[in-house]
Amino acid sequence: HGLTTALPAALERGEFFIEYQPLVNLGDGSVRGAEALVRWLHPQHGVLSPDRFIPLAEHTGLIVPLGRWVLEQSVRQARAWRERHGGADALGPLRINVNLSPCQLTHPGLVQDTVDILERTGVEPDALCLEVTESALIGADDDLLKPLRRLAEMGVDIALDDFGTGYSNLANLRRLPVSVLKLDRSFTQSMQQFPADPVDLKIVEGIVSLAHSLDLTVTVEGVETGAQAEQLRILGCDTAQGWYYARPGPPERLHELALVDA
Ligand code: G
Ligand code: G
Ligand code: MN
Ligand code: NA
Repeated sequence: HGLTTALPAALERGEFFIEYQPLVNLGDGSVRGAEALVRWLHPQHGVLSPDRFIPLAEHTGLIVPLGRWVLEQSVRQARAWRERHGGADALGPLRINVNLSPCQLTHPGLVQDTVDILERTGVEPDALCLEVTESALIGADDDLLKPLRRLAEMGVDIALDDFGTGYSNLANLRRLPVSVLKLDRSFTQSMQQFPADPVDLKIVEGIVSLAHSLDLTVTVEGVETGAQAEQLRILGCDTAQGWYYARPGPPERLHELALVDA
C-alpha cells in the first residue's frame, strides 16, 4: 500500500499537523480545552483525515512515534495557550485532550514518554486528558490498565471515548482508572429530533446519573445545533464538543474563541 510505505518519511518530513476542536462547558459556554486531531498533508493527495492513515500506522507500529509526536506537539500547544494568557483569565485552566490508540497502551514506554513530555514542557499533569476508546478497554486485564493507573495517579485524566457504542459492562467502570466519559455522537444525533427518542433520553439520563455518582464527568460529542446542546445540558452533561461551537481548526482559533468569552 502506497500510503503505508510513505508514513515513516512523512513523519520525518513534518507532513503531519494537528487541528484543535474546543471543548466547551455546557453550563456557561466557556471554552475549557480542546481535543487534538491529527491530519496528514500529503504531497499528492492533500489533507488526509486520521481515518485514512491511523489504521495503517497502527498496523505498522508507526503509531508509537506518531502518537508520541502528537502528544508532544499538543502539550506544547497547551503550554503556549497558557503562557500567552497567563493563569487568571479565560484560558487559565485550559486543558488538552489527546487520543491514544490501543497499540500505544501496550507499548512499554507510554508512561515514561508522557512524564518526559510533561517535564520538558513544564505542563502540569492535570492539564492533560488522554482519550482511550471504550472498545480498547473491553475485557482489559490488569497489565493493560497498569500504565493508565500510573498516569491517573499522577493526575492525568483518562477519558473513555465513544462511550455507549461498545458492550462494556457498566459495573466495569468502577475498575477502570477513568475520570471522563465521552458519550458517542450517536446519542447526540438522536437529540436532534423533536421530541427526542424517549428511550435515548432515558439512557443518557441513566449514564449521566451513574457517571456523576462515580465522580466522572460527561462530555458529549458531535453537538451540531443549539437544541441538542440545550437538551444535553438539561440532561446533566458537563462538557460539549461539536460543529455548533467550532470545527477542528488551527491553534490560533482557540485564542479567538476563548477571548470572546472573556
Ligand atoms: O478528526 P476526525 O473526525 O477526522 O477524527 C477521526 C478519528 O481519528 C477519531 O476517531 C479520532 O479519535 C481519531 N484520531 C484523531 N487524531 C488522532 C491521534 O492523534 N491518534 C489516534 N490514535 N487517533 C486519532
Ligand atoms: O476521537 P473521536 O472519534 O471522537 O473524533 C472526533 C471526530 O468527530 C473527529 O473526526 C471530528 O472531526 C468529528 N466531529 C467533531 N465534531 C463533530 C460534529 O459536530 N458532527 C460530526 N458529524 N462530526 C464531528
Ligand atoms: Mn476522541
Ligand atoms: Na469519540
